[in-house]
Amino acid sequence: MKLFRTKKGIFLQHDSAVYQLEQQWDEIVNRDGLYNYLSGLIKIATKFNGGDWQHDLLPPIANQEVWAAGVTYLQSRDARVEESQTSGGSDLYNRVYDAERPELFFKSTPQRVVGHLQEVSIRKDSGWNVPEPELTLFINTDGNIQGYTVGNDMSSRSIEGENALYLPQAKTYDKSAAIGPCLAVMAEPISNETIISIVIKRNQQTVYTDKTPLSRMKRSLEELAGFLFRELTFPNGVYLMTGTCLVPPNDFTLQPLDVVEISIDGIGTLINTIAYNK
Ligand code: DO4
Ligand code: MG
Repeated sequence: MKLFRTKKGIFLQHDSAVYQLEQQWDEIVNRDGLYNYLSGLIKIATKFNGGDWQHDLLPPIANQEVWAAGVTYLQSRDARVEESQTSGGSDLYNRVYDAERPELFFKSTPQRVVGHLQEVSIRKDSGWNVPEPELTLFINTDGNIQGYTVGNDMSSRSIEGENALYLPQAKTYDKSAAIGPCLAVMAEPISNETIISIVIKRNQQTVYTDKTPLSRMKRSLEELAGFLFRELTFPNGVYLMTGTCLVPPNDFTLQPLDVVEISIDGIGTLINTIAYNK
């Protein structure tokens, strides 16, 4: 089942039925057994028949931070090794790919996050910018994965490649994180065969497309969540982007008005247009 945040409130979609929920976002999502809780709500809730509820979608987030894992796929490691050759940072990426401890970094406060059909930004001081399509976990206060969304970890490869210590500037700026369109809550953990795909369009033409199964990820989702929760508490739960496998060729950089479409089986498609921040 899928939870949507909209300007009209919170909606739960299950099969072809839609229900409007009265509770606040944090209260709904931050619990163990979220799937069973929502199944129970459906039994007592009345179906929504009030028209176009999906029109004004907001990102599926209220008071959650967004964190991200990096270099969880071979393709990401190889791209970073290449981009940081002249800065001398290549070895860092080889080491972190093989290390027991994963790379985890702070990505965004909720206020800086955008949702489906909203604009994501590229930095004006960066000449090489890419989207990063990532399965994104919702993890509750107790550290248990309760749901999934589609994430875009917008990144400046020129800033990151200049010096690995610039990572926070390459990754964290206004509208650099997109999640949505919904929080998918599943009866079973997401399958390793799940496909993540991306299409980037410029003037309605596809300029880059690729896809990967989740099984190419080197680490398990529980392992990433476990490290995140080692010495951090999240009173409202947290989102964790799990790293990218899909890296456009080195001569590709995003331009304003490009449209990025990221799809993950069983969750949906997150579409964002590229812009500079005002
Ligand atoms: O180490 C740099 C960031 C890696 C990342 O964001 C990714 O692999 O997805
Ligand atoms: Mg990433």
